[in-house]
Amino acid sequence: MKNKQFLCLITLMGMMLVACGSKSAQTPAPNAVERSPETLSMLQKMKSIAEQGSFMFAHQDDVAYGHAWNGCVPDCTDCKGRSDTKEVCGDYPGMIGFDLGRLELGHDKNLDGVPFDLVRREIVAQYLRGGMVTLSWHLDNPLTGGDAWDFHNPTTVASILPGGEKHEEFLTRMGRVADFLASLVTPDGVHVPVLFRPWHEHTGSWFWWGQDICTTEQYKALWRMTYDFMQSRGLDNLLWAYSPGSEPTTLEEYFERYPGDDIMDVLGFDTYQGGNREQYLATMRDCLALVTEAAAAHGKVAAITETGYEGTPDAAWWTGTLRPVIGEYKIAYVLVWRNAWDKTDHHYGVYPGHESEEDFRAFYAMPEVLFAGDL
Ligand code: BMA
Repeated sequence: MKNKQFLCLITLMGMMLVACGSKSAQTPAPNAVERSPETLSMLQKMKSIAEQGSFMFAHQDDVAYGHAWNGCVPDCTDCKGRSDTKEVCGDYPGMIGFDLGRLELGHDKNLDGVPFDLVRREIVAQYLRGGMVTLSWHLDNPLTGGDAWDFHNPTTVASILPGGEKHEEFLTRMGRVADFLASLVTPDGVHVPVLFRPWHEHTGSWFWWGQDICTTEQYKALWRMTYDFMQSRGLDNLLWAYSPGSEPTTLEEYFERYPGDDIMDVLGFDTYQGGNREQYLATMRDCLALVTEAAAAHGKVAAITETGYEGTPDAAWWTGTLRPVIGEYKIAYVLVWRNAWDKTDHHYGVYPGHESEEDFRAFYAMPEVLFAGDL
């Protein structure tokens, strides 16, 4: 717990601003769904966090499994509530990410073997402890049946847009996602707000919705179709994030495939550290400058929607690289990718016994780095 009262005050002031703010700017488009007070409050909280110079620590799949445990198997009786982050610093991340890939197929587990019942349970738990949730979607290729990385057929996006041979089927698939999003409800009946981040890293060409695999117009239409569909289902608990990779170097490039201010709430970017620290620092600085400028110009919230250093082979990475490079940039959160339980070297967070454990505790102790207990 840190600066908790301050945050509450800021959030309250922000909510009052939203409530009294210019009605015309808030006027919904025809058929638009009014977002719930909880959803608007989540957005306002993210804005406040960024404006006051703090940011949330976020971790993908934090409570589903960790480096040395797997909460996704039925016999893991002591796994409920486990978190590598909490085991190191005593608190859960301010934001937790989950992935919806294969929910659209009606599967009961996602592409990494995480049961959607567990995802639902943990989304509600994270909300009840005061934290936030973001959802990515590594969905299989709807035309070829391959995975999200099957980008070889350039007609894939066209095939699911209106008029395409897979359009109707894709509506059914989106329907399954909508049903799941609608099922995120607390025991008291509150519809839990989430930040949805589909169609990510589209400025690269490794997913079937990537830069060289579809046209600008098709990509924008993909977003519009997704957004309109969720609107038509009456979902009032969604915020939306735009998260290209590190490819754009100008605002023009950043917004080249941007579907519009009426859809988006968060503007982010994904980039990872490879071997070269200097290169990572330079890329991060460029992306942070770009994204915070973009967010300020469009009245949106900036964030680092994915980052990390696989294996984190640097004992001082958290306070020596990540924290300094964020500097004074105003972002709501920084998300590091998952700690896979079944791939020894595939981890981006921390866990007990990791060489950066001590440094992570120093990162946690920084008053501006927010965890669930700080929100
Ligand atoms: C990637 C890797 C994969 C995983 C995918 C979706 O970056 O972590 O192992 O399947 O994300 O979570």
